[in-house]
Amino acid sequence: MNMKMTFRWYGEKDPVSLSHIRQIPCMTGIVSAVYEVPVGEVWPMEKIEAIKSAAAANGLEFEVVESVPVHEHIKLGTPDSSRLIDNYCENVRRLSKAGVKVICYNFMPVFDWLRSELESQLPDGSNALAYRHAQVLAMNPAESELSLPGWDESYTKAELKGLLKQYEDLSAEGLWNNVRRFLEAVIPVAEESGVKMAIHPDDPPWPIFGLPRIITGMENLDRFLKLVDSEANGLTFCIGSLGAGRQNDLPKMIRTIGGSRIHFAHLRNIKLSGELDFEESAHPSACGSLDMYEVVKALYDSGFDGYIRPDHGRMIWGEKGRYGYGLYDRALGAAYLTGLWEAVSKAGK
Ligand code: DNO
Repeated sequence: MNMKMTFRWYGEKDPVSLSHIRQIPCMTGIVSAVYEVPVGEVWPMEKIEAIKSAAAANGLEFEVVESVPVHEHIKLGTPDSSRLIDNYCENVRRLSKAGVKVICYNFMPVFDWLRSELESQLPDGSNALAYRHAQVLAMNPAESELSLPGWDESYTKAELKGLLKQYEDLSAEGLWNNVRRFLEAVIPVAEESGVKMAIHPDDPPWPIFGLPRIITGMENLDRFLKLVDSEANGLTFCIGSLGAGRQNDLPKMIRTIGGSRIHFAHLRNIKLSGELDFEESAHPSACGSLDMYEVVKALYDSGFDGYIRPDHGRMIWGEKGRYGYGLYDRALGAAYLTGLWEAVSKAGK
């Protein structure tokens, strides 16, 4: 039983190169996606194959996609969602043909992960992302200039406003209904194709801007996994996201859910600074509020044999790049996590 250590790569435009990623000790593969195709459309096979060959040329695998984004109309359940779900299924088939084993996605309305500060200064001279609820309450989502890696930026301001308006009529139960429809169509295709679907929890795990968020804690994860009770319907266990919710006891959740439904783990640390406030920190337990050892041990004990990636890093040593996705601090995180896994697995024998 083992895990595979992976690293997120944003494609040819990523300032972090594959030749650098391969030098991180014990790195087995990249986590990436086709970025140039509009959300909802089918990914050309040659673009998928191009990522695979670029990775292979650097001795890396490409077995995890993050993300195949879910079109807003699927989340809203509008009439064209059937066509969009068919396209999604076709992407699952195509990715499986290229050797992809896990697909990460999320079901957060309009905005993916959210932070209020992109360069929060830390005492050691580095900077990190932070979420302060009072600042978020003061933001106007339709006007904000904020942009985070992974967000779909293809909407004009007017389209964004229209979209937010459409969501006014969608309750959390409506969103549950639409995620169920999505799973009922996609999971059988994933099963046939040998692909595991791994939903990413909502980050932060509470509603923002009046939009519902449902992938937030143990009770809802349990409800989600039961919507379609199949191993192909699993989770990306992102501890920085779930861990921002103080009620979430991460090691206990991992043990309750079990390794067979967790296909991908995003491991990073955060420092909780207020009821709904947190800063991102370096990965080690001593640097934040989460006990990384207990998380890794729970994964190991529950038979997890999926993919792990270090998650957001601080910007250190003067590095500039995509917020959360520089090379240096994530590489330190990967080395730390590899060490934790070795310690836990040797002690477990
Ligand atoms: C943020 C990421 C998320 C994640 C998506 C998955 O850093 O973890 O953007 O990729 O929510 O669809």
